[in-house]
Amino acid sequence: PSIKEISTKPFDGQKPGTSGLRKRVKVFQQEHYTENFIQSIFDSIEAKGATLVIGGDGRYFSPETVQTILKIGSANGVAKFIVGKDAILSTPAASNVIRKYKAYGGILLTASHNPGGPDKDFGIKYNVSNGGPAPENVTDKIYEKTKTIQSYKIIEAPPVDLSKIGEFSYGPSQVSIIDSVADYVVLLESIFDFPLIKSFLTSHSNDFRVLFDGLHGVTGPYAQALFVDKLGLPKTSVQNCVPLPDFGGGHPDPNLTYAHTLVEAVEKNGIEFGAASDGDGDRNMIYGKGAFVTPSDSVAIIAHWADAIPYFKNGVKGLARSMPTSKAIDLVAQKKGFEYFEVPTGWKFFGNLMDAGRLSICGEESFGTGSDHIREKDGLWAVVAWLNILAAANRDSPNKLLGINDILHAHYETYGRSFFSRYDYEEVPSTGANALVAHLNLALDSKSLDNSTHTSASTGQKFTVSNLYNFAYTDPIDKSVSKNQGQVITFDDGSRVVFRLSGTGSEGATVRMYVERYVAPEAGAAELKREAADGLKGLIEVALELSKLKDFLGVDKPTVIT
Ligand code: VG1
Ligand code: CO
Repeated sequence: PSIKEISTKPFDGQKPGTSGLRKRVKVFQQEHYTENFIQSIFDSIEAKGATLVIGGDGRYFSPETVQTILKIGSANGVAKFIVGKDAILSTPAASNVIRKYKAYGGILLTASHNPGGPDKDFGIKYNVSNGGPAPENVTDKIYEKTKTIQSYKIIEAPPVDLSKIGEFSYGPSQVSIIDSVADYVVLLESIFDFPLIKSFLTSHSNDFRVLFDGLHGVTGPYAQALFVDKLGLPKTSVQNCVPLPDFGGGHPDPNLTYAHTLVEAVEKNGIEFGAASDGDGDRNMIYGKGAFVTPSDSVAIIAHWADAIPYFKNGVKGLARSMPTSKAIDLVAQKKGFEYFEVPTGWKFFGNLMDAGRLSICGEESFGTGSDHIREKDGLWAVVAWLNILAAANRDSPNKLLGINDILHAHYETYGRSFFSRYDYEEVPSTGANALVAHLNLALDSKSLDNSTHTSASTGQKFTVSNLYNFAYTDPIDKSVSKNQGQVITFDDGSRVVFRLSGTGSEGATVRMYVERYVAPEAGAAELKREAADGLKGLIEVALELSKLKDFLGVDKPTVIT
């Protein structure tokens, strides 16, 4: 078919954020809007003759966008497209497919945990050949192209049937529609001790029950294959596992607020091990009856128990976390003598370290956990990692069944506990958010807060500011520099408060406040077992007072607390 050149004009605001371009569906539906962004991707990469993967979380507007990518990609010389059946490939599965089939890159249609549907969010994200999100030099280039684009190229071809697995030619290109799940299951089976997990779950079918909630995101078919087909769990151990374009009207974010279907079912039925994932399958929450694992603790615990996981049998190369994530994982690295890193928010910053063979396990406080088996965070990987750890712990504890809380408290008794919480102020006016940032920058420049002591009115705790800085990161591998990654206030007892603007929202500004306070093992069991909200009360009061956050944002309470 002939290649047509269609003239267009640039749109404002096509700047990829923490994880791709995310906007309301209606924005993407404007004439030329999606086409412009996709052409800008092709203008920024060398995809001629290359293989490209297309996948996503199956949200509303995905099938249409796959057709758009095929038309524009083919006109731009892509030799072969590997597409997940029905436009579905979870983010971790897509990362795996890119790596396994040595593709040049991939385009993922997802807005992750943001709600979907005609009035909700859509997103487009470009991943590079290592399977990870494009680094900033690539996304910057794409953004520059969107500002000057004058035309895009398409081939004229009938739409492709995305529901049939198989390979066929499409204009000058080849298209291969693949099973969305199979490669990913093979991958996880090569990582974890499935026989051990299966025998543990089988022998404890009454006192260690599992419930996974897909929140109607992309993970449903993957969870079905892993938990029911491979591990032999009953069908009732998965729920909300049919992917829906609008996620059933829900907010597919695995935290205590949004994953209420999981929380309710776990509490009602006293389920020992529950878990949920987000819309695109890269996040996870571990939650059993009376037991919640904060993501910062989760990654530290997985790192501590790495020996139990066959994939790490040759040792752990290094550990890492994003800056706002609690320092629990640092303590594991120190104790075990591993190298460890603190990178800016966003999974793309882990990729170089993994490629250089210096990083094995890492995580973010935002329910993101993963390893160098791929280059994205991986929700189901984390869930199976926990099952593997529990199975191993119980193999060594024949007389007492160990659950989530036993693993958690043993960890605190060894390493101490980093109480951690995040307050999100979603979709607040940008002016207020910018004023808050300016206020903190002023204190930073004038050193007005340095050495000042602040007393919590309710707990009487005193916190003295030891440092205030703007987090910047120099990548140890390629030396690229990322500035203004969040404002950090540290206190002389080791506590820490971080302020950051979200880079994944689709409207207004979202301010995040992260608080962390460390308690050493010597404090004793009662102190270590406190509720996080309780252990952090004084620090949160001081953080709000110091930042004058409520005044700037004009709100009293955060929208979400995790
Ligand atoms: C948020 C999280 C960040 C995560 C990102 C993408 O970014 O804080 O840790 O990497 O979402 O996750 P931000 O800029 O809004 O704070 V996902 O599951 O949306 O791909
Ligand atoms: Co996600």
